[in-house]
Amino acid sequence: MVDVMQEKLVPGTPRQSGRREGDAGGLVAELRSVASSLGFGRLGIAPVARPPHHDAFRTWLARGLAGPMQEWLARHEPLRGDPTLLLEGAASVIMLATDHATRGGAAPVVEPGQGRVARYAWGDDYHDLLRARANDLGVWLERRVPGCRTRGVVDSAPLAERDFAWLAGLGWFGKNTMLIDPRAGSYFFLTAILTDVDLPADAPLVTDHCGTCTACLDACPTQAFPAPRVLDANRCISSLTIEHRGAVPDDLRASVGDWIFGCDICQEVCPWNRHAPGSDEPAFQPRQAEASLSLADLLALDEAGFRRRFKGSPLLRAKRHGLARSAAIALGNRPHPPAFASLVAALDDMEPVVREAAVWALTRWIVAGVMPQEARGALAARGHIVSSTSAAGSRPGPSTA
Ligand code: B12
Ligand code: SF4
Ligand code: SF4
Repeated sequence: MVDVMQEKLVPGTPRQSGRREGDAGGLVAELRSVASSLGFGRLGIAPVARPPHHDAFRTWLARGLAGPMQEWLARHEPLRGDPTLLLEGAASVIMLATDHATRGGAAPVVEPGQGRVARYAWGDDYHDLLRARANDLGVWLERRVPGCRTRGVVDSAPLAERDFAWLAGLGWFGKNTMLIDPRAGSYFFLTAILTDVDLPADAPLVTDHCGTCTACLDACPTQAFPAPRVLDANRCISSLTIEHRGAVPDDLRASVGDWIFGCDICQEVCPWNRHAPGSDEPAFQPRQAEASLSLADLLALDEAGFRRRFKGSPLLRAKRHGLARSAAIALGNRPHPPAFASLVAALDDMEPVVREAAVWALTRWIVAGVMPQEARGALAARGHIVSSTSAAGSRPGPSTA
């Protein structure tokens, strides 16, 4: 293990160690070429080390900022601090970036009655695609350097992917915590390959290209950044719509807007994404209408229908009740009369979290004066009495756009 905070990193200089030296015969050039032919956009190499921001990660956990991932991330914290526990004898981490924004940086238009999905989830599940490519690259390396070992990681092991990508020179840490490439913005996935081959490390990008900009911090609708480069996952829409299974906290519902899976706001406002390269990767193209999904259709799905509709998609992760809950909240924030019947049907959903979100949404319709008699009637039929004062005093009114 190398402590990179102590070691001075010199670009392209192999570190001295007793491990398998890997650059004889232009191995890195070949590696780049094979990675590119497999569809990876950029490649950088980091030394295996304690992640340079591991203490910041521990502090983040200790402050309870990991939200629904708290228990999982805390349990694996020791492994994350020492990548050799993931691959014995690991000497290098090959970090790969894959652009995924199929329509560049511009925010898509989402019509009333539709829900907004983060770009990364428009196509097929990236884990499957990138894991297969990482395996192919690992197999190639094992053939090229006989006897060496590799382990591919795409969110599949406790590895500080952004830290190693930063070390590998693939970007700098934006104030929105995204790793940003000055040439390509932040709409990319990371993949890692741990190996016991000792490859020459690239130089980290030490310049902070954010400067005095605070656009992402200002634009976050749930104020999820207690400080630059620190994200509170308890408040982040991405975490609330993807990982969180229970009711969305009352004080955050209005700010979730029409996002139903993930959130891209702190990237959409980033000037470095204005010219984000579009991806023509077939697997990342919107599968059906994923960029904006019909909220009524989502509420109508039963378990089997949900699994059929989203087989192979990242949206499967939210589970049917998570997605239906988010659809109801989006309709509460942006009432849409044609979706009224679906929202009423959701009052009888088998999952309490969906029923509760539907009650909240229809109460918002009453506040906004959208089908108030009908909404009041549907709620009263199920024992929910909404007086004018309790509805009006509950929270700020929704947008009726
Ligand atoms: C947990 C997780 C989440 C959580 C928490 C995100 C977060 N910012 O911490 C939630 C569910 C909210 C989330 C959301 C998203 N995620 Co996510 N997520 C992860 C995961 C699994 C772990 C990240 C983690 O450990 N976070 C804890 C923080 C503390 O660690 P960190 O992100 O590494 O951040 C470091 C820096 O902040 C650093 N640091 C650098 N400078 C400074 C300065 C100071 C002062 C401090 C204090 C710290 C600091 O310290 C931290 C510790 O290493 C990674 C995959 C992986 N294994 O790494 C993907 C990953 C980070 N996610 C990714 C993506 C795409 C997203 C979303 C864009 C999806 C979406 N559109 O909804 C959003 C983006 C939200 C955002 N602004 O970050 C990509 C990011 C690619 C990139 N270009 O950076 C990753 C790498 C997955 C992948 N394989 O591609 N995610
Ligand atoms: S993803 Fe959305 S909610 Fe999360 S920090 Fe960025 S802007 Fe805020
Ligand atoms: S919006 Fe501004 S502050 Fe935020 S990450 Fe981009 S450049 Fe940095």
